[in-house]
Amino acid sequence: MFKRAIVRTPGKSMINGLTTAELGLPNYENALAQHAEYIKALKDCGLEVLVLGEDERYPDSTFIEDVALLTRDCAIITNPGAPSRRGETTEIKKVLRDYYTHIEEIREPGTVEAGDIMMVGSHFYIGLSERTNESGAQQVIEFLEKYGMSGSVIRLEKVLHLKTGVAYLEHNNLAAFGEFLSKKEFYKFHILEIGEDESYAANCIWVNNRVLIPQGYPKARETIKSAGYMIKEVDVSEFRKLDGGLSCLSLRF
Ligand code: CIR
Repeated sequence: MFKRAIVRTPGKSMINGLTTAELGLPNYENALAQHAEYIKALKDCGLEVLVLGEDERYPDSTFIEDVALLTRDCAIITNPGAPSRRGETTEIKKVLRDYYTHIEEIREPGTVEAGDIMMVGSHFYIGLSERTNESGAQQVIEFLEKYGMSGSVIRLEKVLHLKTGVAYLEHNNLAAFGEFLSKKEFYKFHILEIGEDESYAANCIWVNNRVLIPQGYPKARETIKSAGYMIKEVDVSEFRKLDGGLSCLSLRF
């Protein structure tokens, strides 16, 4: 179960965020409203939510998931593979000192964005992507092992981050689409297949026995609901324009 979440309000500079989506520029006012609804959804799941102020220096800083991996025993500050996102880690490190005694940091030449890391109990799957490299992944594994946890790597083919395409929903259930349907590392899970036409909904999050899914993906909603979950839909369409999804918008711990 999670107790807390940390989010960061998007800044106006979000329109300069990195993207491959070709969905147009986000509308800032709509993004703020959607962000507020997202916070409310997390609170409805019983989380205490720390809301950090906007940081205009970093257009992608609302995607706070990428800058730290929070585990039961340690926090690992990442080193984002996207150069424009590197500075985001300084601020989060200060914030996490209030919550963690043990804080580790990924060092060059390692790069990691925690959107590439999926927690399954005390094991962590780490996607090797354009943002997370071998050195970064090995550093994460060493830190995990130091605290009695474990990690393994998964090579990504198409998606930006591992959790762009796959989400562990506890109870051995894995929502997945595309390249993740056939990864042998995931054969042991019960796969909830998300169709290509609704692939954005594979970025969903389990929060204390509910599953938050993006609004507007009815087939994915039914698939996940039929696995026995209470579903809460949240509209994050403005963040989709920047390749971001539900998981990217918070650190949950
Ligand atoms: C980026 O390209 O870094 C941001 N525009 C989107 C980050 C999305 N984060 C995630 O999937 N964990």
